[in-house]
Amino acid sequence: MKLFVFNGSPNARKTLATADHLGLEIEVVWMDVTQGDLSKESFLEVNPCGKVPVLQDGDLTVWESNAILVYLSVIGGGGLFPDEPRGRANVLSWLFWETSHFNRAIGMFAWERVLKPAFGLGDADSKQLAKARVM
Ligand SMILES: N[C@@H](CCC(=O)N[C@@H](CS)C(=O)NCC(=O)O)C(=O)O
Repeated sequence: MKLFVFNGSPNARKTLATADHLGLEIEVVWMDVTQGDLSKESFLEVNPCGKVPVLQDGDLTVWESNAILVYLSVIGGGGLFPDEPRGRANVLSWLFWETSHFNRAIGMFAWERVLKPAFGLGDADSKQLAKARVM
C-alpha cells in the first residue's frame, strides 16, 4: 500500500497515525508542495482533486482522509471500526463532524493564530476567530 502525504498536513497525519497504530506496512510517498508536486500530472492521475492524503492499495485508490481511516480500520482489524451498526453510526457521526466542523474551525484558528504570525502576515482577525468558534 502507498500513502501520499506531505509534511505538515493534518489530514495526512491522521492517516499516518492510524496506519502506525494498526501496525500496517505502508510505503509513504512524501510530496513536496514547494515543488508543486500536488499539481503535477502524475499526481492528478492519482487524485484529480490534487490533495493529500491518498491511499493506493493495488488497483484501489482512496482519497478523503476519513474514508482512508475507515478503510485502514476495516482491513487492520482491532475494532477501530466496529462491526455492529450502532458502533458504526457513532464512529461515522464523529468522522463527519470532524470533516464538516472541527477541521474547518481548527484550520481557521491555526491560520489566524499560528501561520499568519509565523509568516509575518499580520494580526489574527477577530471576526474570523469568532466565526470559527461557532462552526
Ligand atoms: N477533505 C479532505 C481535505 C484534503 C486537504 O485539504 N488536504 C490538504 C492537506 S491537509 C491539501 O492537500 N492541500 C493542498 C491544496 O489544497 O493545494 C480530506 O480530509 O482528505
